[in-house]
Amino acid sequence: MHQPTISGSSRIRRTPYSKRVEEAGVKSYSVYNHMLLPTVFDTLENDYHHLKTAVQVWDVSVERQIEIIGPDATKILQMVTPRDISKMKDDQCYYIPMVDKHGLMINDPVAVKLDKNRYWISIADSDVIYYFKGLAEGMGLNVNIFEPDVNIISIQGPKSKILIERMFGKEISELKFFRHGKVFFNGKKMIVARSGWSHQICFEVYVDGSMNGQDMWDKFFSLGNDLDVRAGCPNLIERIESGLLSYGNDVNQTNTPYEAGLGKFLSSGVSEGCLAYDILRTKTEPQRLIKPIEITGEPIKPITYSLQVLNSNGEVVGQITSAAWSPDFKVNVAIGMIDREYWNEKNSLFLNFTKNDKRQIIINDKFWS
Ligand code: THG
Repeated sequence: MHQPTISGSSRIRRTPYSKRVEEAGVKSYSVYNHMLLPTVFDTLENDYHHLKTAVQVWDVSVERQIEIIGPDATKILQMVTPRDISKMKDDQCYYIPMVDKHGLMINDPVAVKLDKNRYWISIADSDVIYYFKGLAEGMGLNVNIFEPDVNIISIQGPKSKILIERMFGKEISELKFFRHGKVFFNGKKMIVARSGWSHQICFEVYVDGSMNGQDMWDKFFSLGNDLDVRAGCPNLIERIESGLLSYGNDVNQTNTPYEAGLGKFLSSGVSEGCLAYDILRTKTEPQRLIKPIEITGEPIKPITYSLQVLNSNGEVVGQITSAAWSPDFKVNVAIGMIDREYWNEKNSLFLNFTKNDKRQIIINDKFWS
């Protein structure tokens, strides 16, 4: 059948690296924060094997920054997250559930503390800049909120430490998890963090200024020539194996952080100052939860949409929202949201791919342990 394409427009933003990404042979894109996000270069499986053995350079410009600066910066940030940010250090990043006043998730960003009164909120796919601006206006907060011209390059894979050391030196390559350091590139001060959307060793360079983008990209490739460095992108298989959530797919604005499995970031309780303080404290025992799931049988084609999970009576008891064949685990791995009563079910959960392809699914907590 004829495959339509999506017409370009400046609403679908290109990135400072798009030219290089296309020269590297990107096969498909998604759109995230109104911007192009590469999803496959060679094949999903070849990209996966390369990610787990070598080093890749990812254009994750779509992880847009919202800068919040001013005397009330910490206050507004605490309003939108139940995670305690009061002890965050000036060189620290936190993965934070972001919620509305009902305690429902509106994003799951990485908060980067740059200074006492200055943060970058590195957002997932939803337009929360308007939420921040509205909150600041409505509450009369003394902050300035805007999207800076920052475009992240992520260096990913077991050899990323070697590549980042060649580029920025030992101190940066030895950063601790979710800490950041300062580097100079093209005479500009930039941030590099030990973070990224995989469970491989990874770093994120917050490239400041679009005009510096291609230079940064090219330098990583020239320094990594002997390491088999390739252009890559977030890999569906690897991120399911790792249990990394995709906001808008696996969780959305109907879910609490507890349902999303992010209760582990709230071990000290819901922080005072969060607008959902009262309501979230009543929701710590979720009635449904994100789970690692195995889909039995033959290798499946990747799933990036919602499929109902059924019990033995054919009743809907959850959804699967991401799934793919895992070459390393040698099973189909999936992420799904399952109703509480079925968390311990052994033999009675199913999916209907097609009329003639019914599969049993198994909750397998070992995947993410
Ligand atoms: N890096 C940066 N910005 C981002 C992402 C990123 N913005 C969009 C998106 N990714 C936000 N979502 C996530 C989801 C998971 C993680 C980071 C961002 C993550 N989680 C670790 C895990 O689950 O194993 C745990 C983090 C922790 O322990 O604090 O890394 O990737 N800049």
